[in-house]
Amino acid sequence: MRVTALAGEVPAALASVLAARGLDPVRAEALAAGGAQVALLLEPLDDADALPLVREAGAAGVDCHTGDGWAVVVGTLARLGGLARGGGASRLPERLSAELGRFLSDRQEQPEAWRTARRSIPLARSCVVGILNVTPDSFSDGGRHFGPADALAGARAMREAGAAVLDVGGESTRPGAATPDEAEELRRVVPVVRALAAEIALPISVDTRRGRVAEAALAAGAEIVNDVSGLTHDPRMAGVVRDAGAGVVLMHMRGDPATMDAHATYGDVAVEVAAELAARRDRALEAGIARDAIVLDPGLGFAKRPEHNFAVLDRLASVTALGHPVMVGPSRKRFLGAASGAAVDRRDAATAAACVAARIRGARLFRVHDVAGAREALAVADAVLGA
Ligand code: HH2
Repeated sequence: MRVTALAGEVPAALASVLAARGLDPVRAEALAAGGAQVALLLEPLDDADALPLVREAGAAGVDCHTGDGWAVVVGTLARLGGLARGGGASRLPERLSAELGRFLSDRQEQPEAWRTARRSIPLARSCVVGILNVTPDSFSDGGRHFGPADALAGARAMREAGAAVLDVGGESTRPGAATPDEAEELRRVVPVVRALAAEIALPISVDTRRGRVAEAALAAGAEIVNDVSGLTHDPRMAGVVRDAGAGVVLMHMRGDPATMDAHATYGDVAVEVAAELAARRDRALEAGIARDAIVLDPGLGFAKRPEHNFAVLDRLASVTALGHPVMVGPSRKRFLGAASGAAVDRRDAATAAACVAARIRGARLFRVHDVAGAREALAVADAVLGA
């Protein structure tokens, strides 16, 4: 007899071993998915819930660690599903089993496409989002695409390089940047969106926190709203997105660009970012935005010190488990300089490396300045992951 370790992610390795041994591939994949090992933090938890949880977890073959007001359950998805469903003998309190069941079914979603106001963007392979800042002061490309003619030239180059989406922004959100007034932001963004929509034939996203700017950009041909405030800055924004049927990126940040650095304190950054994004997602759903229109973004560099950004990337599963496609925007940011020592104008290799790390941890959309470099690196990552 020979023992061979099944390399790689357990579900993928198990599915291919079972299929290679004659099992129907769909059944092999379903069986293998149930074998994935996950750990879930349940918090806050009162004693009335903790005691039955410990008992039922033991009966379901799930490990359970508890402390003051929290529990962590660890087991295969199949066993955690069994714990949530209960079956005849289970005595899990109703609220607990409902919440666990909802989480597990959301986690199962892992959508393969993103619905926007005009189409469905496939996400089986990595999707590169080209950054087109029509600002005089963005930290890396400020001034380069300021007028429609320069923006069009930049957009054509990004399309040639393999961008799947173009993200147009008229406000720099770097710490300390001056906020343009609404009329100025409209003047910067709308003519560029109109020119791109007429010529470029790629989905256009507008990077704004203002409902009126989003509305005007959507009317001019944009189909996605990328809101770094996660719909919290402008109370009109959720209605604008809903009424247009637009795709939306909900990004994590604390405070606003002027104050965010003072909010970069976390006990457990991955858990807190995922919980705060889940709350923003729930508010978007309550406002009537469709589930398959929502993409989540952990907001690299926003209210996060370098070590927070690396931890969020490594533990991105806390965000992907919410069941929405995940976007990351590491491009040329300070935390990459902290790891590589490279200056802002020499961070494209570090950006590509961060994109690949995020791809391996489950991200599907990558917001970058250097589209060609990210596309090339992600093509290799996609091939390794069998996309
Ligand atoms: N980062 C920036 C702006 N918008 N949107 C999303 N979804 N995710 C991000 O990480 C993100 C974003 C900041 O980068 P940049 O646009 O390059 O610079 P500036 O804000 O100075 O224009």
